Amino acid sequence: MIKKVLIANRGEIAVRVIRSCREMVIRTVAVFSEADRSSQHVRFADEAYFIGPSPSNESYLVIDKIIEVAKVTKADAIHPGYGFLSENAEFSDRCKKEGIIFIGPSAYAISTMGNKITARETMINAGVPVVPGTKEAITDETKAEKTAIRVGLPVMIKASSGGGGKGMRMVKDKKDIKAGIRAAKSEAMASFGDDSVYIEKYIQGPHHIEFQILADQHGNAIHLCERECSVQRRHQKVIEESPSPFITEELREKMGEAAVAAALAVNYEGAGTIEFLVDKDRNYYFLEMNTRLQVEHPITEKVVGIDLVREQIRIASGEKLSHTQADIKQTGHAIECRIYAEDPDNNFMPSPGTIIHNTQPSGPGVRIDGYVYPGYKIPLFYDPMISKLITWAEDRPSAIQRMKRALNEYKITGVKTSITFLDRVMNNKEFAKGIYDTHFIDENFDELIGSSSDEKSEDEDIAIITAFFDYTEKLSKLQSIKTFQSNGGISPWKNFGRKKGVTRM
Ligand code: MV4
Repeated sequence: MIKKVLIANRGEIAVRVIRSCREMVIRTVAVFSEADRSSQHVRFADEAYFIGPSPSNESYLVIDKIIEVAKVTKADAIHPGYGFLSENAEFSDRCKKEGIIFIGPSAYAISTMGNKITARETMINAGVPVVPGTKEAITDETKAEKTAIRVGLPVMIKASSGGGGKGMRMVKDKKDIKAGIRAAKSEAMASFGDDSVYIEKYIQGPHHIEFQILADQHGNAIHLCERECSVQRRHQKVIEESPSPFITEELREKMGEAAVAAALAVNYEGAGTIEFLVDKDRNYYFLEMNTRLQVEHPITEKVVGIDLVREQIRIASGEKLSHTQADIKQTGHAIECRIYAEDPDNNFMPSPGTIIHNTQPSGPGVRIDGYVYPGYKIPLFYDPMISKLITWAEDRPSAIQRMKRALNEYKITGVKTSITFLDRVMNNKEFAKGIYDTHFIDENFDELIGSSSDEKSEDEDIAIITAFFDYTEKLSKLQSIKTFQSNGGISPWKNFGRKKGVTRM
């Protein structure tokens, strides 16, 4: 039975995990760096411990410090969130050795899936479709050249220790294959300290579609359907939605089975995600497995109706899955927009600074997973994501309409944000039709990125006016409190209509 969880993370995901813990009557321990002293997760948790200077490699990435706090606070378990140590096999192992439950998979599953070549081999052996290419790391350039020609150019040369778009390069012409391999190997060695690379046929105009997995310690695994994550910029997901507007019910069933087979092949435990590339003819190929809870998990929660953090904790405490595959149904449609402190009209340059005003949308079908507040200084040391705005409605057009309404309500001043860019996507005709792939932003760059100054200035004007009224409202409240206190703390409403000098009831 898990009674206390240490959250080895910060920002919105730390707040998110604390929320589920609170509902489960589990006590929480936050850890924080110098820059996060006044961050929301510190205030939200039952206990909070300083773990070091702001840079991640001196705080959130220091295993010894995290373990030490877990021991001092007698935490039964550690939730790693995403990023930081969430896919660190050594950390998973260390928790095990220290007798602390790691809310996530084994070191074996993390390392097998973290190495893209062993991941491919494991998938091939499990009968999961992978992109045609080399099965092992390239050791013989001539042999690799023959493979590239066999599968057909162009090909992608990828680093085994890469992932998320890092350490990959495309080769279009036969004469460039050997040089491409050499260049990819030296880049991989420089970036990851591991020069093993492999070849895959390049999939033209792919969709990035991923399946949520839950697997327990008793050999059960289910999928919770898919998320379409093709609206990406430089391999950074920007907008995700579920269900995917591209796949059919038949394809959903086949990919779901493949995702479950992938999880079982590595004795997976916990929440994980199988990423696929899907081409225009709806052929699907295993891309990567993420052995952590993803940023975009809320759209699955909204459509399938399951709290994934709650399920992670239940699985980690040894319980069987709460649901069978037959229980999993998609209801309605959900969209997530990631709100970043960056300037979409200045090449998405990070826009650190202090939040002055923060009016968040609400109402039917609107969820915000965030952590900022007026006066909060967004630190430069970490990812500049402010929040995730999620809308759910009975169908896709309504979810888009609701997202437009929510984005319009969302007013943040003090830093520039990606809100105007996200609104442009929601108003894009191709997006509205659900006809887009991973080249969407590049193919619609002029419409989505250029700045129309009046659009910006109007938004800012509205935000400033809203802030002004907010300020005057607070001021008048303050004045009424002062009046209230000056007449002995009796509410003016109690006195209204009564004879003078009435004493306190
Ligand atoms: C690919 C691909 C096409 N063919 N591999 C790998 C990491 C992931 N984030 C993107 N990856 C891709 N791998 C083959 N064999 C297309 C992508 C891809 C992508 C590539 C370039 C630019 C943007 C992209 C967005 C999603 C997927």
